[in-house]
Amino acid sequence: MKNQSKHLIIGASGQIGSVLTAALRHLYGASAVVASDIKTPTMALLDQGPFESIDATDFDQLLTIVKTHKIDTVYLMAAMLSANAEKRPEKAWDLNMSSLFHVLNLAKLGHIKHVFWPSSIAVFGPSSPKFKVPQQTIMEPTTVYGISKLAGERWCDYYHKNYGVDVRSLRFPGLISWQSLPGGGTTDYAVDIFHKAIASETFECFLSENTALPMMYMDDAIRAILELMNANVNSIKIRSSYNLSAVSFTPKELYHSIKKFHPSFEIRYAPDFRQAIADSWPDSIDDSFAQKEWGWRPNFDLDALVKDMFVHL
Ligand code: AKB
Repeated sequence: MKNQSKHLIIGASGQIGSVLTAALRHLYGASAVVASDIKTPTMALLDQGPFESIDATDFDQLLTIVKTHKIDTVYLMAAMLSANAEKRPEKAWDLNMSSLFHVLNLAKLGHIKHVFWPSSIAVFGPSSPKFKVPQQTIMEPTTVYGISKLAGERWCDYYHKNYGVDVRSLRFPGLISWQSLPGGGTTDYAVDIFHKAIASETFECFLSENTALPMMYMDDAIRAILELMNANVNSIKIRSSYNLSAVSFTPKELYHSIKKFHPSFEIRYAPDFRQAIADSWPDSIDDSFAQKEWGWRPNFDLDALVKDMFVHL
């Protein structure tokens, strides 16, 4: 990314968007990074730099903001996540797909130069391999969110091949952060559990104890976005979305790691509808393409991320 680039984050109040906004402002300066969201921003977000109220499903609003601020790079972080999307399938499809089309079309029409769009491990389904799922494999997602992410990936690849759009994407696992809370996902338990441990309350986990899922610490996720966006264009061979991996654990393993810091912490398991979503996803991911093509390496394993969460929370 060039130093004079102007960045727009759509969904800047969300779990990734808020941390990404702060990281980009730290790197490029507050005035080079415009935060935007449909939600009312926190005072912290407002104080840090420019903010625009935006409905990501409205192309004209997006175009006006891009032109007003002379934006060249858009990070489209607005989406409805897996658990919420099952409750409102059509709304989720509309938000997740129309926002992506608008941003890809802004690039196709030459209003912006670069796009980052997050995909997810939700693109995989029950017929995909469970362990170390490869970059290319059977993909039959059974959730609305997963279907929207898989369709989105195909459109990203299409816009790159047919219109030369520089769109880059990562298939994120569940993300664990102290700076922000997730909302409406199946991996949210892995953040909520820390807040219960600190409040000395028993944690009721909505997944069963042995449900392994791919996860990642937010520091690694933000670094992955920055490294991908700054990678040489010739090294980015995959324009759908890259598999990305850091760590894989079950609720029971996370609980035991947290117990090292809070020995009296208690957990109870009460699986709900999110169990079926988690069961449809892989346990672990093979991210060798990301490693080979743009040098991806995670820094945080389970114990390191648990320790860092307690340092900051
Ligand atoms: C979710 O749980 O829906 C997300 C994801 C894995 O994409 N965190």
